[in-house]
Order: sequence, then C-alpha cells, then structure tokens
Amino acid sequence: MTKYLLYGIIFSISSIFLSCTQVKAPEACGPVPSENQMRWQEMEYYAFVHFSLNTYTDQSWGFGDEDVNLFNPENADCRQWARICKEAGMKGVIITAKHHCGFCLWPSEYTEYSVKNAPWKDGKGDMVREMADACKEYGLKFGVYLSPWDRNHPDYGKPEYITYFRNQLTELLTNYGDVFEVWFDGANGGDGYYGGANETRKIDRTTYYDWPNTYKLVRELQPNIVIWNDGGDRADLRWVGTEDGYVGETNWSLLNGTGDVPWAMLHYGVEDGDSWVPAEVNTSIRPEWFYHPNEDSKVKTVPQLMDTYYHSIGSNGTLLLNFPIMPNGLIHPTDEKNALEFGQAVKESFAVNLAEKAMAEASNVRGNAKAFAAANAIDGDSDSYWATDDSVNTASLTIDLGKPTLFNRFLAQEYIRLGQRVKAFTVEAFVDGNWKEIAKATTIGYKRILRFPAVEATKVRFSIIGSKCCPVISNIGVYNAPVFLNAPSITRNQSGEVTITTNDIGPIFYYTLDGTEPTPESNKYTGPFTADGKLELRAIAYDPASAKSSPVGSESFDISKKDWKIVGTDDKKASAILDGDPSSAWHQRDEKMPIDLVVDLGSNQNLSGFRYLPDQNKWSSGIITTYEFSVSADNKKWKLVSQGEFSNIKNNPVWQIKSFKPEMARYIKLRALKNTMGDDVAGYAEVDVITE
Ligand code: FUL
Repeated sequence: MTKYLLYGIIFSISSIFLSCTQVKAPEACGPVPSENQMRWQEMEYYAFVHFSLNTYTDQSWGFGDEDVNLFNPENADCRQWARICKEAGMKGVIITAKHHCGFCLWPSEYTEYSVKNAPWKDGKGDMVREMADACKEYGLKFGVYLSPWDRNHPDYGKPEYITYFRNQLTELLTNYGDVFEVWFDGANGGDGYYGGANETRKIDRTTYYDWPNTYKLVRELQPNIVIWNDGGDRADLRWVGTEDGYVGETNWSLLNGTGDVPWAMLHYGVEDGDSWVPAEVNTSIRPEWFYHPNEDSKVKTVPQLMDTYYHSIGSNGTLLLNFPIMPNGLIHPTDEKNALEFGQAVKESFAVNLAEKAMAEASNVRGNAKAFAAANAIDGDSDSYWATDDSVNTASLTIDLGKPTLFNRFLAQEYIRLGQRVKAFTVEAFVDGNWKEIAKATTIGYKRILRFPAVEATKVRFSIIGSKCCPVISNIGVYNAPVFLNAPSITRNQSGEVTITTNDIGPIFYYTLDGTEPTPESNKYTGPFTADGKLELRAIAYDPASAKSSPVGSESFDISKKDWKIVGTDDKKASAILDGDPSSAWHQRDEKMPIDLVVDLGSNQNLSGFRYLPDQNKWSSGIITTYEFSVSADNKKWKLVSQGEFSNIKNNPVWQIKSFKPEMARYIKLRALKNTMGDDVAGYAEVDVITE
C-alpha cells in the first residue's frame, strides 16, 4: 500500500513537472531590446542640462566666436542640479559637454576653447567632472551630449576634424566613469566662425562622421552605453521628430533603414522594423533649451508636465526633460518648484494600483499553465507575464475589483524582452450590468497609460484586438489619479480685446492686470474684455466644485496695435500677423528672397526689440532662419538695428526675441534672408515689438 502511495506521488509530481516543461514560453516576436536598451528603458525619466557660452549671450546656438571670458558662473553647483533631479524622481543626467558653439565644459587637451581659458575657478574648473561626481553622490546615472557640429573648430568639415571629435569623445568616455548615454545632436546650420574663416560649411551628416567607426570606439570605451543619434547610422535610440514633448499615439520600438529616416518613422516607429530602436522624448522645461530671462514666466506647469508624461513615458517612450542653467550656475527656483511638484504628482497618480488585489481571468492562457496565467499581469513582478497560445492574437483579460471602484487611468506593459506585439486594444468598464468602452488605443510596448473621465465600475476588461504574435503582458494597472487644471491661455487681438480660454471643461477664470497674483477674489472673467496698451495680465482657472485653482497663466503685452498697418499689401489675410492668435499665419509667396515685411506702427515709438513667432504648422514653408531688422521714422531712410539667425527654429518653433539699442521709429522692417526650406517664402504667425 505504502509502495503504491509512493508510486502515486512520484507519478503526480512528474506529471506536474512534465506539464510545466511541456508549455514552452513564447518565442521572441521580431527584434528584441539589448540588455543596454532594457536598462535604459527602465530608467524612464532623466534630465538634460543645457549650459554653455549661450547662457551668457542669450542665444540658442553660439556662432563659435563668443568670448571664453564670459564663462564665469559665480555659484555653479552641479550638486544643486543633481539634488533637484533626484528629488524630482529622475534617474540620470546628460550634460551638454560641448554644444554647437564648440566651447567645452571640460579642460579638453585638444582645444583652447574651453573652461581652462575661462575666468571660472581661474581656469582650473571642470564642469563635466563636477557633474559626474554629483551624479555619483546622488545615485544618478551620468551621460554626455557632444555636438558633432562645431562652429569654432578650424577643421570642421575636413577629415582632420573627425580625429579631433574622436579624441574628445575618448576624453569624455574615459575620464569620467560610467556613461549611460551619449547624445550626438544632428543639427548643422552650415555657417560658423570655424577658426576665423567665418563661412558656411555643409557636410553630409550621414557619412561625414564615419559613424560605424565612431560607434565602435564608443562601445569599446563604454560597453554598457546607449547611443542617441539623429541622422547618423542606426543608433540605439531614436528622436521622435519633435522637441515639443510627445511621441506618436502608435509607437513601435522598431525601425527600418539607416541614415536620415522619414519623419513619420521617427514619430511612430515601424511595425515591421528590422531593428529595436526605441523612442526618447526630449523636451525642455522652458520653451528654449538654454536659459533666457524672458522665459522666467514660461516654465512648464505641473498639468503641462503631466501631459508630457502621458505622451512620453505613458506612450512607450522615455522622458528626457531639460533644465536650462542660469548664468550664475544654478537651476532657477521656478524650474525646481515645478519639477519637484511634477515628481510628486506622478507619485500620487500611481500610488495605488486598484488592480493589484483584484481577481484576473483571461479568455486564453498559454497551455492552461499557471506559469502564464492572467494573475501574473497583476502580481507586481515585471518578470512574470500573462501569455496566450501561439495561435491566438485577440484575447481579453478581465479584472474583478470586487466592489464599485472609481478610476480614470489604465496602464499596460508588454514583456518586451520577447518583442513588441500588440497592435490595438480596448478598455471596458462593467457599469450597471453592462460593458461600456471607456478607452482604446493602438500600441503598448514597454508602458502604455490611457486617460479617461473617472468611471465607477466593478470590473475592467482589457481586450487585445490585434497583435503581431500571441500577446505577452507583464503588467496591468488601474488607478484613480488626481486631475490637475491647466493654466489658462491668454490672447489679445489687434483691437486690444483679451480672451481667456482653457482646454479643460468647466472651470471659471479670475485675472489681474497689474502683475499681481490672481485669486478667486480677483476680477472674474465673464467674456472677452478690452485691456489695451502695455500690461501684464495674469489669470487662473478655478473649479468651484473642488475649490482647486490652476497654476497662473501670464502674458506680457506691449504697446497697442490698434493703429498698426502692414505696408504694401492689400491681402486681407495679412492681418493674421497682428491678430494675437498663434494658430493663424500669413505667407508672402510672390517675391524672391530677401523678402521684406514692413509695418507702420501709426506713431513714433521708442523701440528696443522685436518678437517673431513662426507659423506653428511644422510642415509649413516660410519659417525664417536668417533675418535683418531695420527701423525708420519715414519709411524711406532705414537703420539696421539687428541681424542674425533664428537658431533651432525648425525643431523648436517658439517666439524668437531679439533686443537692440533703443531707437525712436514709426516703421519696422523684418527682412527674411533665408528660410528652413531654402525657397522664396516668408511666413509669420505673429510679429510684435518691444518698447522701452
Ligand atoms: C537641438 C539643438 O540644436 C538644440 O540647441 C538643443 O541642444 C536640442 C536638445 O537639440 O537639436
């Protein structure tokens, strides 16, 4: 009897073992991430810091002839930057070791154009070292941005420069410990100082840098690194085609081809791509990458940053958020405050996974094996997963919350070590005995988070309605995240009429006209009103039901435009330039470059600058890159008061602000010399002046 019992036990143990071993894990579906890409993807959120001579010249791109003596940040403190990044929930920092102007933040042996000849620390400073040390101290990973385009170097454009570039890369990847990411910016505006040549040097960015051998060097020096490159040979990570902080709704971590890939591939990835090249969403906490004091009131707010979060980390990307460093060498207090509050908001949003203690059931489980059961998707373990049989590519997983539960976010993660599979899915809620669709989307990838109005339900159903291979889901989350009101947008038209709006449904607005903080006791907005002339308007959105206010939205307006006229045209559409509406634009198409825009201000004004907003449609022509700005008292005799470039305007089409020595004048002339497309069109969303 005992003998039989023993046989029985042996038999059942071996059959369990057999059934486990019989159900094999799914095979990889297409390309999969490398260990380096996996480690990087799991970091999710890290920082850029932009700091260089531009910080002292108020420029976006230095020309390469800026004086090294400008670099003297009296309070420079990389530990402040690292502390803020850490407290904000970031996992690493990438420093602009060398931007396009060629100035090096470390004492490179190969150039005189560096901190070693700057007054900062009597030429003994090394900002890259201080950053690397601060990262170590705060438990952050360290990365470097090294601009391939160098507007200072005399050999730029010649083969000799490649040796210089690689020597610098060797210094950065040898002397500062582990580097998690290297960033090779693809920008090349052509002209530059180039050791005094002051000329235009164009290169083919896909071949000039001999990327295969440059990558070889990088990987030899830093085996655990990931390479970011826009326009070079296939790197480990891809740009998403915009600096506005969002990737495509469909986002495959796969890509085809090498060199310059089409914009849509960058933005959406490629379903059947032949390599794993995931998306990194890079954007700045301010409109621009470098610090400009006029952007102190334009720091992205918590609701804006939350929106960026869902469009990057919540859309199968990572988020690389930039802090512009101030001339004194510190991060501005508003940037710090907003970044820390954003970190807190993310924590709060995903603090409680309502699915974690629920029951999960799937329409199909691979071989009916426990190893692939639905419960694996809600066990909090990223290495276990729910998978279906190979023959299945539509399947659903139902989560029983046990009681009516309020939620407004749904999160899903694929086990990407086996490839990215899901093409489309829906989320339904079981309300009053019926299934109701509450959200749907396309790809998932490493992480996908969907937002929808809060719903109270007892069950949630996640249905995969298309998948390249059998679905493999490692994690599901259901959350009730706090909702943040957006700061209102403020516009003023040519007749001085102010309009305050928001994308949120329901809030009311309060505003001030004297620059003071608006509260629910301030002026209540009841519709468009007239407030002409120079003023600073500040407004909040307020939700009476929750008694919650939005961050403050503010706009500084200059002199009235009531009497302004565009000279030399009877095209009615031209008024789009003055209507205060960034979404309307006017184009001059019938002339050859240079193309002039002349505006009569109606009376003499003490002018000290101008502002130009390009057409906000990325694909539109006429985005001016090289300009001259002149003023006149009589529309006959002109004085040139400002000239130069609107750098980086293609990738980041924000307000371009230029100052000059004050001049009394009634007429202004913006002359377009070149645009981003190299054709004969000049376009404008808005043009404005700055007066003393
Ligand atoms: C761009 C550059 O041209 C900007 O100045 C900035 O560094 C950004 C991160 O990349 O392409």
